[in-house]
Amino acid sequence: MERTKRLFGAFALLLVALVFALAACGGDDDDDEEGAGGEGEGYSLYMIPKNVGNPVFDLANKGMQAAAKELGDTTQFNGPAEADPQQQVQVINSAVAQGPDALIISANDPDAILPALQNAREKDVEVVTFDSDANPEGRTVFASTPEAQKVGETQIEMCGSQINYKGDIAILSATPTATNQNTWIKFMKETLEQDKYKNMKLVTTVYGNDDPTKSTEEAQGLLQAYRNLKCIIAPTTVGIAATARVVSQQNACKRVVVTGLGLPSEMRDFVKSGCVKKNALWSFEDLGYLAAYAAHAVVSGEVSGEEGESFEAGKLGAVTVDANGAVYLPELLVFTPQNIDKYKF
Ligand code: RAM
Repeated sequence: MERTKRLFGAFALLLVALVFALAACGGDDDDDEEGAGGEGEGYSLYMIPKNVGNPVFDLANKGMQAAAKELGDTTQFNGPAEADPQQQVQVINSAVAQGPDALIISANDPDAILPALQNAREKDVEVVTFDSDANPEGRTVFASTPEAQKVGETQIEMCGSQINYKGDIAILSATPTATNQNTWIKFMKETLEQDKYKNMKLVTTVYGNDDPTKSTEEAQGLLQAYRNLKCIIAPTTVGIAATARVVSQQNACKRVVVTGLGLPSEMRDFVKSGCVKKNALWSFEDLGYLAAYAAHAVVSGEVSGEEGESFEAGKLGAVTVDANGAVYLPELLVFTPQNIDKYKF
C-alpha cells in the first residue's frame, strides 16, 4: 500500500512538472510571434507628427500601426494642432510623461525641440525622427524620405522642363523652420546654379505653414505680386494643393506651372484636368512603417545610430544606417496624368 502511495506521488509530481514545462514552451512561442522584448508585451511607440489634420501623417500612422502589428508593439499618435515648434514641445513633454519606449517625431524645428528630446532620452524614452529631422543630438536614427538632393533636383527639373528652363519662379513652402523643406530648398537653390537652369530666376520664397488658409493666401499673393511668374514650386502637400486650387480658380493654369510634392488623392483632379502636369512624392505609409521598424530596432538595442548598422524593416527589407544616422525610403514617385490613377493614397 505504502509503495503504491509513493508511486502515485511521484507520478503526480511528474505530471505537474510536465504541465509547467509545456506552459513555458507556449510562452516562448508567443514571444517569438510578437518578436518584441518586454516579456511578449512589445514596445510602446508614440508618433508625433508636425501637426494633426494633415493626411500624410494619417498615412504615416497607418504605416506605423502595420509595422507595430508585425512586431507586437503598441502605438499612439498625437500632435499639435498647428505645425508650431512650441506646441510640439508641449506634445513631446506630455508624451514623455506617459513613459513610452520610443517617440517617432517629425520636427517642426530642429533646434527648438532639442531640449525636450534630450529630456526624453534622459528619461529612457528613445527618439527616432521621420520625415523632418531634428538636430542629430536629439535622436538616434532618422527615417528619411528619399535623398534630399534628389527631391530638390527633381522639383527644379519638373518646373524647368515645363517652362523651357526660362523665367521667374517662386517657392511656396511649409513653415520657415521645417527641416525637410529647408533642406530641399537648399538643394533647389544649388540646382538652379547649374548651367541648364541659368535662365530660371527664383524671385521669392513664401511660407504657408502647412495651413490650407495661409497657403491659399500666400499663393494668391504670389500671383498678384509677380505678374511674370512662370512657375510655383510647393515642396509641401498642403501648399501644392492650395496653390493648384488658386491657380485653377484664377484660370491661370496655362500661364503658371504648379509643381512640387503632392498627395495623389489631393492632386488627382488637378492632374487629370491638366492644370498640374507633374508632381512628386513617396509613400507616407511606407515612411511610417520604416520609422516604426527603426524605433523598434533602437529600443531593442539592435541599432545605436552608428554608420553601417543594418536592421530588417519588414516588407522593406534590410536597411543600413548612413553617416548621418539616417535610413531612407528609396522610391521618389513622379505623378503624371498617365500614371496618377495607379496611386491610391
Ligand atoms: C507636408 C509636410 C511634410 C512633407 C510633405 C511633402 O505634408 O510638410 O512634412 O514631407 O508636405
